[in-house]
Amino acid sequence: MTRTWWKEAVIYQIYPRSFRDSDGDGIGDLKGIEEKLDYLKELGVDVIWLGPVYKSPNDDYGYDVSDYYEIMDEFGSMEDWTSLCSEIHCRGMKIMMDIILNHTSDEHAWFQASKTPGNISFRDYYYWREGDSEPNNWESFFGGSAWKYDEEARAYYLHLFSVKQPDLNWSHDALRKEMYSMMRFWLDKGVDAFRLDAVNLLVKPGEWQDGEPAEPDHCLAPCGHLIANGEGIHDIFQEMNNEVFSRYPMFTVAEMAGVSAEEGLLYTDSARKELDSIIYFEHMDVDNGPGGRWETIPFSLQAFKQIITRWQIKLQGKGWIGLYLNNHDQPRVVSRWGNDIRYRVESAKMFATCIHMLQGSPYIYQGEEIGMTNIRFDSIQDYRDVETLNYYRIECEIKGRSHEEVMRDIYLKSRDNARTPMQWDDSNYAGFGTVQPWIDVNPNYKEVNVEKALADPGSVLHYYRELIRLRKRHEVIVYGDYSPLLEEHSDVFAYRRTLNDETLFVITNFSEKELIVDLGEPASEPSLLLANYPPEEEPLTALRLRPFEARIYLARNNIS
Ligand code: TEU
Repeated sequence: MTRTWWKEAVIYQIYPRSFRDSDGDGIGDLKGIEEKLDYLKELGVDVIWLGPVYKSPNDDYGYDVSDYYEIMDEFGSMEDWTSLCSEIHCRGMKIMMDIILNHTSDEHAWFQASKTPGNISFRDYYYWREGDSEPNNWESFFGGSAWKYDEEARAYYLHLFSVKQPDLNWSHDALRKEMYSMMRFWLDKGVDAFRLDAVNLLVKPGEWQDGEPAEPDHCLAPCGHLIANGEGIHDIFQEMNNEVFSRYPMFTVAEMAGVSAEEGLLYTDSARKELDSIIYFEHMDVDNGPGGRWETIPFSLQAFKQIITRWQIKLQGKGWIGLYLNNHDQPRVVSRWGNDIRYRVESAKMFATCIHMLQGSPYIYQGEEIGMTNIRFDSIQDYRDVETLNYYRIECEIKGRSHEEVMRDIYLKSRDNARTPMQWDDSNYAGFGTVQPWIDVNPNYKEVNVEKALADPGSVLHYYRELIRLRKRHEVIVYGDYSPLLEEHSDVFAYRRTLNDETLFVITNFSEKELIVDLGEPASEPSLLLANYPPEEEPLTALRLRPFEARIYLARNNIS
């Protein structure tokens, strides 16, 4: 397998709005991020992924870009960005920018120009359809129709996300050229990596046929499978690679919902020269009911393990993935599949172990490293996310469901669970800033915060540092082959990684039960590298696992 710096890297995701407010306006900013770079360096991460910082009216908090060449006012200036970029580089870290290619804001100059029916230069930048009714039955990911009528344009436009995020038309040559030069602009400024937002949606089917109301691919809106991975999408990535990526010493990670491992391999197979790695959704969708992500069904470890194993084996030696259980779109995993009260620390460490030891590049989402948890606001007024607010409105006001019932769904799945301010210390507003933040702080900040975690050697934070250190020390963690162990076990996820004469054993208990498991006899005595409970001396044939216990062993097989 080809060895590269980004395969060895650990990536830390910052949601800038909620990381650190340096200027007292209640909103996180670039200077605030700069203040915390030493913390990130000490954590040991290699790459900092900045959520979108471009000019934006913030309907979807930066994922609706109105100018790709300017910084959002609340976050600071281009000088602040340049300073942040060089401070990141000074510390030997790299910077990844979130690039939004599928849509812009409706306030972008291109969209405004495209409204004029006769504007030949810009009309085709978006999907405008004239007529008396919506062109088809597609629904937006954020609820409601994916089409909106515009009086001035005298036509409907397509928006797969919010009404303020019109989809761009990637079959239009001029638009593609614009986007490639925008990407080069940022790379020329010193950016080292791109996270490409929702990019398997770039190609829309030529015919605008209706979607089936009940589609099996329930991780997507009812038009999802018609759109995801559309015909011709690989040509676009090959062109993008040729025009942009191949010209810089950079790496790409593509965020793609509704992608199978087979498709994931096509996107990331290095021989095909498209994308370097992918963030897929399949494992995060295991608790989606038939009605979609808001309908939560119990977590099935077996289903989860099958998905992870399928991806690990399919891409081995050819493609690459981003490893994650948390991000700004997902509820906090400690609350979702762990126990955020009795076993908060144990389960946070267990999930981290499970993810960091797989093949791929691990992503840490801000606050994950201190075991931050979900939020429960009583009133919908306290929520900020467009998807959550649309869901509440549609379910309560249109479908007539009760407030209590809808809030239960929101407590489980709202994206705001992950977007509350970063908890730095136990002072007012958790040290995020000096005034009331744009979204409330989680009330557990006196217990869960960075300052406390730094002072406690048994904290989740110190455990993350250890995991990262192990990765730098043992190549088997990055490059070793994966094979599953105890595949039929319903509570334990265990696997082996092998490289040359080294074998790594990873054992994680996803339950609150005490269990005894038999991993079989390894070739030689393994040594315990890390565990989230005080070490116990037992053979691998009879391991006693406590609630959410995680262990990592290394064995050396002497070949001579
Ligand atoms: O998310 C893309 C995506 O697939 C979403 O539908 C995701 O599944 C959803 O947010 C889960 O509820 C990206 C960004 O990560 C997200 O924050 C943006 O809102 C979205 O694109 C539009 O840019």
